[in-house]
Amino acid sequence: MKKALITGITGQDGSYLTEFLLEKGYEVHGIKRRASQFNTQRVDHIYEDPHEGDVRMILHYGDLTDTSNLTRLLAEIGPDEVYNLGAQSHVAVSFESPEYTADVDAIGTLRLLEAIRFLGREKETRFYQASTSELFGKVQEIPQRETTPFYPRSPYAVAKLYAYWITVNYRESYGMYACNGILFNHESPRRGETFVTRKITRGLANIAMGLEDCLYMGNIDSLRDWGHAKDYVRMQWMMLQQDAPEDFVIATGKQYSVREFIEWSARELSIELDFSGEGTDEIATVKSVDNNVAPAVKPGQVIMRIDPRYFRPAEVETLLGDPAYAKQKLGWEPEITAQEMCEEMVAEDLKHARRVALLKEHGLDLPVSLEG
Ligand code: NDP
Ligand code: GDR
Repeated sequence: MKKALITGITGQDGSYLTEFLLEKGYEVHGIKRRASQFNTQRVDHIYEDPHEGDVRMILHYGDLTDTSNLTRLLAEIGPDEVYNLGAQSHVAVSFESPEYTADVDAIGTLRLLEAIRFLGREKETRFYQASTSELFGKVQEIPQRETTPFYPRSPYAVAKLYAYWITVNYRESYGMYACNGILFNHESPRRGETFVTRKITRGLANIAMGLEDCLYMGNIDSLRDWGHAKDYVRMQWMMLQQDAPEDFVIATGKQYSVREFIEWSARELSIELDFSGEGTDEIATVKSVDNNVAPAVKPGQVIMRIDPRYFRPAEVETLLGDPAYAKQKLGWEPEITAQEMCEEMVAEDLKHARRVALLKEHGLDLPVSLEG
């Protein structure tokens, strides 16, 4: 039975990758951080009780800032594959916590690679690094491919640039099977609530049910190449099954604006929007609505405003990936479109919002935040 170790197992990708690897027959080990509250919601449905014996999914406490912990876990588990998905992954937050972001995202990657080397497991352990389209930042070429020059635009992206190159360096220096997946944005109903797609689907679902009044957004002109996390974790595994390690761009090759994503999400809730005004004065007003789907929304209601608080000190305005090499070399193609993904996300968030609204109606006034 193959063994995998996943850092970031409690995150969006970690949860989908765990499901995927369990299905493939792997024993899956994951590193979770100690927190003052439960933080394993995304993997609770696949967690196996160690008291019941014969478990194939095992969680360990740890942290990418803790060298001895990482080294011990690698020695004890002896994984065939390491997926380094753990990161302070929020671009805007990285401007607030640049040093911590560098410690986790850049040096954390080095710690893992160095632990594999220190333990003499260079030939036994294959290593996947969660690299990112943010490396392209201020884009030098459209679309972006494996050979496009990098120009990072945030402390997050600069930290990930170090992680990218240290992965390449350990491959070239020590003959390690180590590779980078340069993944463009990928989302799902399990996406963190403060990333733009989930903020929109969750916010609009809450507005539809009268739990919130208005969505406050940053730069809605921003263009992204959005895929579904389920498609992208499949590719992470494929990258580690080749004869020789290589780096790949993973994207859909299609690009949309944040404004378009707002329009699609609203439409899923039977709300037609009218965008007016410019810059920080831009608003979205309800043109028409089906109150069977969105009972709390009224025509003429302003449900989106711009709040400059969400602007970033340096923005990545446009990202569009070219997945041709992944297609040619690995036969990988995304199966879920951005619109289908949006539909799934809105449906899930609406289900939650309806539940909270129902509880509220019966005097059980739970904070929306508790309902994810
Ligand atoms: P999430 O933010 O959902 O998950 C990040 C994971 O990293 C969580 O499990 C988190 O733990 C963990 N983590 C954070 N800090 C530490 C730390 N100090 N030590 C150990 N673990 C830590 O990210 P995604 O699942 O979306 O992304 C996975 C990886 O892919 C990340 O590295 C991200 O930067 C990268 N990436 C993501 C893309 C995307 O569009 N989703 C695109 C390209 C790259 P906890 O749950 O406790 O917070
Ligand atoms: P990104 O994702 O920065 O691309 O990083 P995010 O969803 O945070 O932002 C996408 C774009 O939307 C704009 N935007 C807003 N973003 C947020 N979060 N909140 C807002 O209110 C808002 N309004 C507009 C942003 O300015 C940006 O242009 C994600 C992360 O998953 C990284 O870890 C990963 O490496 C990259 O995707 C690829």
